[in-house]
Amino acid sequence: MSSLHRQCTFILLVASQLVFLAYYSFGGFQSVVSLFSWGTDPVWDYSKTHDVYTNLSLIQRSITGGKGLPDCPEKSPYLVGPLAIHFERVPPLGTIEERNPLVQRGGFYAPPNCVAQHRTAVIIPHRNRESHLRHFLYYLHPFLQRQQLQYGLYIIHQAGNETFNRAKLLNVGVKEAMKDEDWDCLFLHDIDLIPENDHNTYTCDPNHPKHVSIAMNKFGYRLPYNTYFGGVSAMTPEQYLQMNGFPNEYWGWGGEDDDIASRLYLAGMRISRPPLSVGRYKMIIHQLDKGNEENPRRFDLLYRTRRTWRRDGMNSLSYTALSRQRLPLFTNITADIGPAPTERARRAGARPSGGVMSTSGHLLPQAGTQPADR
Ligand code: BGN
Repeated sequence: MSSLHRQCTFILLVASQLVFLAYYSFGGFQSVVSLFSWGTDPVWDYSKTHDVYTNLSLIQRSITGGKGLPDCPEKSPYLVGPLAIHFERVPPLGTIEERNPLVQRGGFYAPPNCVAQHRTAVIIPHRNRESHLRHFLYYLHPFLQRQQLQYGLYIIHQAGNETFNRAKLLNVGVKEAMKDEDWDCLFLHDIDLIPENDHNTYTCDPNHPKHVSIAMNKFGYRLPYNTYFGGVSAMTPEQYLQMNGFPNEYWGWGGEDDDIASRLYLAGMRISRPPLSVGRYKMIIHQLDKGNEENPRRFDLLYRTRRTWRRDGMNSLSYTALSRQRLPLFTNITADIGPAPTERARRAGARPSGGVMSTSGHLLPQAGTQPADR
């Protein structure tokens, strides 16, 4: 055998040994396969679901109390995967309270047996959806407790019956929630969406805003389009401020989520997402709400986002907090966010002199809504 030949054989032998060693140290076939398939979805069997209250009693029994608690592990040991979700019967508030004895007044919770590694505020815009609210509380409280998070639930109620403004209510919620606690993650959550898998952890991606409700039953468990950012999203307070929060000028249904997606790109970030098989949500079926009709201005507003995002958002937010109640299962904030421009104009037409009053009697218009801006 020539010396060149011998050298090649030796190199091949060493290389195959190294591959063999790597194979075992990475955990065998499964792991080697996963090395080449990162980015693919974990497989979940949604025909085998668990009750959403599974394992909660274990958490209650391990109360040690006092100081010296260990940090909660990176991955909670209580997670079960796919959850059984049904909307046939609306659970009474009393039942939900009984089943969540560790939730503190105001809808706050911290694990009793370890120090939470994440502090998440869940912010939910709301008006006239009492049955949805009860479903939401019934499912979200045990879901979040099993994830060993410190969390708080904020229901942000729009006062009056005028046109709904989801994005502005979310701005209000963020502002109000940050007065309570140094939350490190903000979950911006529609009330009619219930997560189907508790491995969908309600924590933030430190690098980018996260769109979480990527697979809803109403869209056949797929993203309806690439930049879709509606339903449930999560961002750190820093990411939220980097994009100047959300727009205040989308009154009625549609477009505000697309605006949010645009502004996060304009602010130099991009959308992060969990795997499709984890970011699954069931929507509570309902009609389009009265007072939340399609917003005919949304196309025009979206066209201008590039020009408006720096001045319309958290830095121009104006509202009046009418009440702040610490209820047993959530903090209820009612805010007067003023009327939509069309309602303002209608009222101005009916009034002989300029100024426009909101339902609570404060003077409008607000920053960023003057015709010259548009
Ligand atoms: C889109 C809406 C979103 C909504 C999704 C899903 C608009 C703006 C059109 C330029 N966007 O069409 O707001 O979340 O559908 O229903 O209407």
